[in-house]
Amino acid sequence: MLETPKGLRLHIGLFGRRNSGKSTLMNALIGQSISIVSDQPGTTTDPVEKPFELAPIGPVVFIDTAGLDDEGVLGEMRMKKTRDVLERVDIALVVVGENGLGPFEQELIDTLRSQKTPLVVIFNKADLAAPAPEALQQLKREGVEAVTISALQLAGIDSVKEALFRQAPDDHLEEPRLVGDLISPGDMVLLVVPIDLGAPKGRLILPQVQTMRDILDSDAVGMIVKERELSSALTRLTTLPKLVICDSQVVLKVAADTPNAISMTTFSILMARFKGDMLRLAEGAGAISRLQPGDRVLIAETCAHHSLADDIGRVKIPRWLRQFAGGDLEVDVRAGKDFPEDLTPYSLVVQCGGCTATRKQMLVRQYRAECQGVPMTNYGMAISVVQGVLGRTLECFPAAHQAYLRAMAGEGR
Ligand SMILES: Nc1nc2c(ncn2[C@@H]2O[C@H](COP(=O)(O)OP(=O)(O)OP(=O)(O)O)[C@@H](O)[C@H]2O)c(=O)[nH]1
Ligand SMILES: [Mg+2]
Repeated sequence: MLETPKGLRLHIGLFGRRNSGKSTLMNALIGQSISIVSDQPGTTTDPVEKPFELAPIGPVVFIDTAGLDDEGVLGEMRMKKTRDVLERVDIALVVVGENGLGPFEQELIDTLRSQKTPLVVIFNKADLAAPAPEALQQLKREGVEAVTISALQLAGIDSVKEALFRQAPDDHLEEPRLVGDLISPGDMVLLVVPIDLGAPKGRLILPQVQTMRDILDSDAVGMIVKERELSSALTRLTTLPKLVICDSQVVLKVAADTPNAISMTTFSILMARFKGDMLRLAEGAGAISRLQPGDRVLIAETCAHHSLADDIGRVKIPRWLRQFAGGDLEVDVRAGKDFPEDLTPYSLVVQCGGCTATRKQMLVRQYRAECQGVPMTNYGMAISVVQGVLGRTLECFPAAHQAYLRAMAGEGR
């Protein structure tokens, strides 16, 4: 863990008035007593740095600082050090104590915003005083994210992590390849794209186009057919394709028509890795086999498209899941940015491929589900499970396949 060069770690600074609970919060985030805490204002003098592996962001450095309302000559020197830290962090946590958000914090927020440093306001000590509604409204108007916690009681620490994750600059999140790492130059890839009523007029959808682009970037050869032409295309080829990628809707037919010697997967499974944490989504898929009649399932879409009579997310997946569970399920559909804060009523979350979402948006959703102990998977994996072919479609991702099998057997990581 400590091998990541310091410059590449995301630097997260904790700022605020003395005694607001900065050190208590840092210790809570890390889960260790690193920074000294006391009820004496001015306990932290020099900045305290702690490298840490903050799932799911990765390597970070937390920097606890001296209160920015320090007094006297020494206080001035301490504040100078804190201001130096203020200039070099990637994200700032502005910690507000029981006295609430005042001109002091406002100045800090203004400075950070003028520097274009992402920030989160932490209303700490919620056990003593709730944040003023006007302060919350004002921050909302300014587009500043705020979280209410009690660092002492360890309440709300996951929400701080989630907010940090949202604010993390995108370049700190490594973007995996869509398909390029599964193929070598010269390999042939066969794409199977059904053209049904749900297909957009005159074009292909983004995951298909992105896959084609990645095949070209890999100096490989792409060929595209509808599911009906797959068998005859395969017999006409003199060398076998390295990989067959199909739309989830035709996965059963394509699995049957593709010889076992050829790897096959779906566009949505490629998207599970490209846009999310594939291992966790595969684990979430394992929970499908435990669904019981009467369970509640959340279907989450990131775009608000017009739904069709036989819509995949709203009609087909709920129908297949009910068949699989052997009885009725309570299915809620949420579209766009509407992703519930509280996922605990759900036995399963099934998220769409997220072609219009950023990787970070998807990871934040997964993180929320994980913190709340709710299994989450995506459309493609869920469809492969209910069609009985997830083992086949995960063949080229052995770690994900293992994660799925372990979760299905009810084993932890
Ligand atoms: N009730 C309550 N007390 C808290 C909370 N968080 C911190 N405290 C207490 O507030 C006091 C100050 O906490 P610190 O974490 O040392 O605050 P700090 O911002 O690091 O203070 P300086 O280092 O002096 O700037 C301690 O007595 C903590 O136990 C909280 O959520 N609720
Ligand atoms: Mg301190």
